[in-house]
Amino acid sequence: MKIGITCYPTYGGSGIVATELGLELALRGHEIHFISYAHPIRLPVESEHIHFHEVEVANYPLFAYPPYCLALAGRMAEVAERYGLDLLHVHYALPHAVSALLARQMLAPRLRLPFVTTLHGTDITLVGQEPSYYAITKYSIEASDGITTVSQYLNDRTREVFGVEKPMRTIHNFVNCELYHPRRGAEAGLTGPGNAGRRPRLLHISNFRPVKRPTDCIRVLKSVVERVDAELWMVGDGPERGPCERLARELGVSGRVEFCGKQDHIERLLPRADVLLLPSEHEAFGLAALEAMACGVPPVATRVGGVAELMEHGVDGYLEAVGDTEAQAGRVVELLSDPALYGRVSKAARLAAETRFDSRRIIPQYEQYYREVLGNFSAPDGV
Ligand code: GMT
Repeated sequence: MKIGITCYPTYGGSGIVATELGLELALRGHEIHFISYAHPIRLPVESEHIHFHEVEVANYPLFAYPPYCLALAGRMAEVAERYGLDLLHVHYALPHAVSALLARQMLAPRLRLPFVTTLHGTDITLVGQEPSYYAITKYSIEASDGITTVSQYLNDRTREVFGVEKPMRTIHNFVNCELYHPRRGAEAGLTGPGNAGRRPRLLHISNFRPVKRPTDCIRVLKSVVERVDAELWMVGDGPERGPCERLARELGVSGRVEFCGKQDHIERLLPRADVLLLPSEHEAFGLAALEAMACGVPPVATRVGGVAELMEHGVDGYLEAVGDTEAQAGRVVELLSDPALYGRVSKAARLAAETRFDSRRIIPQYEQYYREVLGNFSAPDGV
């Protein structure tokens, strides 16, 4: 198939899933055309069957806000026509589904251009509920030819919040378990030689938005180091980074926290950590937790949204209440002070990633869904 993919090209879960999906589809022989305002960060330039089309947003003094949504729609229609795209797959409803809807209408009835919208989380739980965006979010979701959600939780929320009656397919996020894997052989595990001479290491990866509650990681670290030795790597950047640095100084743990900034190769960092912290307020799925599990790194997360769909509390990770940093720290201490328990949870985490979320299991679900959408599509009359 020839598939156009649109996503946010920056450091964010939806853009990462879209990029990885495009790469996996290209490996399976599909022709993939990314259409966005910048090159997606995890997209290697040299990949076969992958093309990138930049959207240029011309500005004019009259525009208080350059109309990206329109420039994107125009580029989608142009790329679709020029390369004979079979469909568009847009990630994150706003504004991508609106642009795809316009592109489809622009080409009809001469050309068919069905589009699939994948909902990722904050497009439904936060942004889409803003009064100025609610109606257009609902409209563009309902006008999509196919709708997928990254968890059953998000599927249910979309129905509740927007009253969407069309069928929506849940296709869970995925991880490439060949790329994301634990340290090998003797280096593996909490007490392996790979860990000799270093402190146990906690890791947090996010965009440091308030919804991720990264300051909770600092509180968890403070509580953990009262009982066991540990350090914390904070990977990513965003508005809560400054507050995290200040809190670390206030709590006297700044010497144990490394702010690593944005990182491209998470698969190289994860195996060098022992526990992943994901203390989010909302999480439609929790991709960072899945990537950690694939690397055999147990997550200590919050019991929110779709996170419980990917991990089983006490088996392959831990789920505690939002803001209960004492309980989260307690789980970290349990793991770090009991190598046998750590080994069991770490192995179970890897197994869950392999058996339920490996890309080889999930990508065919998208391919099947595309076939269904193409089969059911009847071109609009352009009105
Ligand atoms: O977490 C964010 O703010 C980024 C956001 C996005 O859309 O870029 O992430 C969402 O999509 C990820 C990939 O599907 C999910 O793993 C995250 O759970 C989801 N974030 C939230 O629901 C807060």
